[in-house]
Amino acid sequence: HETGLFSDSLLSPVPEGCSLLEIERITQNVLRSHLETCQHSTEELKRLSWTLYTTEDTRSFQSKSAESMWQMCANHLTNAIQYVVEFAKRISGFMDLCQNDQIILLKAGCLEVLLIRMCRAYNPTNNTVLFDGKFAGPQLFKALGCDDLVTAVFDLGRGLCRLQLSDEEMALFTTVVLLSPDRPWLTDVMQVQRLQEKVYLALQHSLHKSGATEEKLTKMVSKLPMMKSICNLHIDKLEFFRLVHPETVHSFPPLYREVFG
Ligand code: CLR
Repeated sequence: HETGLFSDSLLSPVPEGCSLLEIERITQNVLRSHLETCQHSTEELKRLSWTLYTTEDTRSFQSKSAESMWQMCANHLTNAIQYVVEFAKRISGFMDLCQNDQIILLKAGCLEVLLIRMCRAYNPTNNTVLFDGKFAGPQLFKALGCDDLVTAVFDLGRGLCRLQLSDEEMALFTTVVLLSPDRPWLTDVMQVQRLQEKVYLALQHSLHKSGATEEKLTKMVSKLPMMKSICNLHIDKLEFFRLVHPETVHSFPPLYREVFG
């Protein structure tokens, strides 16, 4: 290959000055960080996928108040965000960014990372996702009053699942998303861009190694607009909910309010 990226020599440089050795190091670091912080192992999820909410359970969730259902979802999302923060901290290069940029990248990207991670906890055979220890269908979240948002989340889960991402691909993809240099108010755009480029090369390399087609990467990237619109929809829904129930939003976890408020 012209770039040398796919040659057998470990030290062949690519134009960007990123050797295969460095790409391999990045891949290992990112994969380890992902596995250490992904909340549920693949085996655990496989085992749990048998535990579904009954129709009765689902009905009792549906008859909860919007406030208590929002509170519950906000708590679960916040818990999951804490793992994403830990993931970012373990990515070499991320901690070299100034604190301002670390915060900007995490605030802007953590929900997108979660949405990608969600496909591990999503079961396409019955359209359910892990929620509070069992698998739940979209109708369970009716009390939130956000059917369009919930449907969009489940549709994305299905779409991402179809790509059959390995943990390595997921780890690299979430890192590329996290290191988006186009987030507003970044101090050192170039530093983020250089980091992202390396991880993107590592993702391309990983796909190439496993014999995946260029189309897989195209399909992954094509999910980004959908993720962005889900994030915006979530902000809109929260804003509206806050208008009606300001005191409930006030009791949401501080991290949740900091990221989305
Ligand atoms: C995503 C992958 C994480 C673990 C995790 C925690 C919370 C889950 C989330 C996953 C998937 C989406 C989820 C969320 C809690 C509520 C939310 C089920 C599995 C649903 C779609 C409702 C969102 C409603 C908003 C209005 C808050 O590793």
